[in-house]
Amino acid sequence: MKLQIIVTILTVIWSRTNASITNTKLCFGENFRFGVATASYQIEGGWNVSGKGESIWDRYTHEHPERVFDHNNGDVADDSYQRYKEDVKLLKELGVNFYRFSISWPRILPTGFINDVNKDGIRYYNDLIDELRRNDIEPLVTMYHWDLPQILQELGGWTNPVMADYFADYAKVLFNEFGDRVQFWLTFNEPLSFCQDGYGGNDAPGGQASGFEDYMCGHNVLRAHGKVYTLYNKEYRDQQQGSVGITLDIAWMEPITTSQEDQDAAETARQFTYGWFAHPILTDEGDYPPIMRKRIDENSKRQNFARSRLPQFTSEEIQEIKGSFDFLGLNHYTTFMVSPGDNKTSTVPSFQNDMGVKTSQKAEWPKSNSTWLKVVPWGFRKALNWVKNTYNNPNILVTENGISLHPGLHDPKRVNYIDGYLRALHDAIYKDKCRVIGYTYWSLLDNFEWMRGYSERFGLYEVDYESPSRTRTPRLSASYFRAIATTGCLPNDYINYVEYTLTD
Ligand code: GBH
Repeated sequence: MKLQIIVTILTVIWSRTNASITNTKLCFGENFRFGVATASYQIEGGWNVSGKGESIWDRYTHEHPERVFDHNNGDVADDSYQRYKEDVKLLKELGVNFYRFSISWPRILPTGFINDVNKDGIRYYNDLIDELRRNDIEPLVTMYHWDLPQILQELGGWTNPVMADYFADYAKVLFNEFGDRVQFWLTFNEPLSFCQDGYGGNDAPGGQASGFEDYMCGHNVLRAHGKVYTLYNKEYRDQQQGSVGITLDIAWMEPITTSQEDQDAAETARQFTYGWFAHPILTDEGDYPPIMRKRIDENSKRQNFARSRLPQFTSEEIQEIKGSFDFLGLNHYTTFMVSPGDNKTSTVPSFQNDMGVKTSQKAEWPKSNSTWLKVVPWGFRKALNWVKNTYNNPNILVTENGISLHPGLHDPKRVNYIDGYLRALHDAIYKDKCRVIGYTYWSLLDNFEWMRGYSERFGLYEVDYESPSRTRTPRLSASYFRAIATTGCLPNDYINYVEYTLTD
């Protein structure tokens, strides 16, 4: 008996030592969660069925097919409106703890307003949520992943201050209908993306008024977020006991050299891209980052505007927005090198000119199938540490991380990407003490990749867009991710990681 115990202890010690000498198996804690994500317009299809209203992405892709890389749209997409049960089967097969999906506002409220609640829309998400719960998969719901009701766009969309109230009305319907079974809510997905690319660039609605509309959009999104958080606290928290957060996209901004100028430029870039939304919500003082206020105020003055192009919050708004999170959702894909922009102060108002930096990526970084996405796992660790140090170590849920590749089932590069980024995440949690509660891979399956159509594939499952049934087939990465989700550990027997392995 005794001998047996000693032998067991020795074996454990031996195997531990041995493991650390050879290939250590990295494991995440018991409470760490793994999930995968999608978004309504990118997967659902059924764009005009069962009472759904038109969204800005329906309108934009129909009116401007030439602007989308493959001239395609999300009319059918992955047909998940019909096939959500298949999706849940895949989730079950993956063994994930949770599924992040988004609700289509115009499917719930075809007119955008609560005067007309679409029963079929409510039924669809009820069915999806119930199917998930039957399979022990936690729903994580994004209220807004870019598919604004077209009618509201006609009122100016997110540039109109009234949107904050209309968004809160919509959120109220969601809490009422689904809050008994949904414990995790995200108000917005990536305001930086949809304000900058949508109102200051080429994404729907195609505002192309950078330096004006993007700031108005950000302003009203922050106000809307604050209102929804207050609403949850006042009317739902006691009973529903859920958590409400927001998802921000954080690409790591690394100074191109160690010079002070480059370090300052990188910090300015961080404050303009994530501080824009994080500073008002996550800091003790609230409001926009001082550097953003300063630069945009100064540029506006120099450009002879009567007032700053960056709107002002009232002190009540600052108070309401400050601290309006239970956790921070963080999307991270890649890294940029940053240096100061050319010193000529541009007379042209724009977000880029206000930020005043140059960004680039290194030629030697492994490529994906998206021009902007290079494989740089160490940037993930740095980004997490920056958030920890800048915002007092908030609870973070990684709500997206992933890579696009060419179609095909054999995707060792995706396996490598996930492995590299999860190792960086492991270091951030266990060496640096960042508080990260879970990891979400983007995406469960290939989907409509916005302006890139179906040309960029992020899925663990491949979708056959030639087949009417949109057949889903697991890639190598699906079985790899399953091994992680079901054991909490990175398997060592999948692939030779040499290429992207992190160095401390
Ligand atoms: C995420 O955004 C989105 O949340 C998700 O819907 C999307 O499917 C996923 O990325 C993959 O793309 O074309 O050079 O102008 C990630 C942040 C911000 C990255 C906008 C791409 C456009 C770069 N995205 N950016 S470019």
